[in-house]
Amino acid sequence: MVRPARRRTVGDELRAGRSLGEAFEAEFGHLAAGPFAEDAFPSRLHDERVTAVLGVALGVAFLTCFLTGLLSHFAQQPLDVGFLSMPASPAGLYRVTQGVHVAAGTAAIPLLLVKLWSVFPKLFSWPPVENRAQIVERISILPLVAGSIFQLFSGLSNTAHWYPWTFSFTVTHYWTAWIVIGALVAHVGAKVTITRRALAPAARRAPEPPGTGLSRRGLFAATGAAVGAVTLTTVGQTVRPLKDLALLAPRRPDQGPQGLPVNKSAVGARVTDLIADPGYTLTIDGRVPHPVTLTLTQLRALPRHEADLAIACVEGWSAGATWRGVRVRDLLALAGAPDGAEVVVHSVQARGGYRTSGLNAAHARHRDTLLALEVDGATLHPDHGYPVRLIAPNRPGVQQTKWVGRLEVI
Ligand SMILES: Nc1nc2c(c(=O)[nH]1)N[C@H]1C(S)=C(S)[C@@H](COP(=O)(O)O)O[C@H]1N2
Ligand SMILES: [Mo]
Repeated sequence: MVRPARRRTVGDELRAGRSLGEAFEAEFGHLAAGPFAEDAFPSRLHDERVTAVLGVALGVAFLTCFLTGLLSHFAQQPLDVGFLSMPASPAGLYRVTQGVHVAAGTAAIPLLLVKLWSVFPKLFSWPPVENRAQIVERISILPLVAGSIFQLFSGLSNTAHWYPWTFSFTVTHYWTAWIVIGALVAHVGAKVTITRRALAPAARRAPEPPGTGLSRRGLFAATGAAVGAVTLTTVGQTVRPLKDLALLAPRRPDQGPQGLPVNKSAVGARVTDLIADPGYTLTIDGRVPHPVTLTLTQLRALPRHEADLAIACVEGWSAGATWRGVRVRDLLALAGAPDGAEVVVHSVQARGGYRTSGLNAAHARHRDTLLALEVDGATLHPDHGYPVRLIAPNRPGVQQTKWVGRLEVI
């Protein structure tokens, strides 16, 4: 009687000096059917060049999101953070960078979906790894894919005010960005050779891959159309001329009291009684020689200035308006605050986020940094911060504190 020979294991093969790929083939080769079969993914578009082109587009979108996101992160630090502090001009810079951040992230959603589809069969490639270096490369895909999906999903749901989680969006989105960008750098390093080859002029001139169905060119056109569609139907939230196309945008820049959107209403912030109080005052105190408290009548009697400034929410919408009010620097001078003072602006709102904001030295002394009493020629609506709100150039909407009751010099 003949005993069947024991099947050789991966270990046996490796000891016999075979490569990892060959060793896998020897032990598990019989599994190379079903999802691992050569023809399990018949589309001709699971193709190197498709993946490379989408990869470059996605890389550009991610890098754009990362850089504009870093800028937004530092702009949201309340006070001076050295050379990373947000300057007060150009006034519209943040409006542009944050508009680009959200638009690039939105455009990346269809790009990522098509890219993941193009490489999906690789999960079932046979043998699963060819050599040891590839094990590391394959494992590094996990944080890249998971992190990318998380960033795009959490960003999108933030713009829609939908928070199906309990962690802090800003903190998590910021730190995950570092994970994704780190994994992306490693990924680009691993793929640079194959990408170069796939993008070389010779590859561009090469005929379409054999087979029927959608062509490469057709796939690029369809993906481009999807990117164009999501961009055109959302970017109107910040680009006024396109506002009527902004069907998918959570906010319209011209809808809300006084033709401006509102994130937190006076009712939502529970300030209606406080702001209707005839005894409402504004205090300028902290590290000043003579703290001042002004009644509304006194505040309204001070010289007013006008500035055209936008509310540019981190969520990607923005809206410009003409604001009139008292310069913060004039108020600081009343209390004798020193040059270069930094200020914490406090709302009378007692609960909720965004009740305070910081003015770094550049913002505090800028001529257009106002405690606004009016917008577009009318007294502020309660939802826009009546009786008085902060409005300053080049900063995120979260820093434009409404219902201001105190300027604290620090
Ligand atoms: N006190 C207070 N100020 C606030 C907020 C808030 O919730 N409370 N929200 C901020 C955010 S996130 C934005 S985008 C702007 C929006 O200003 P608007 O409602 O006048 O458009 O107000 C900012 N000021
Ligand atoms: Mo905001």
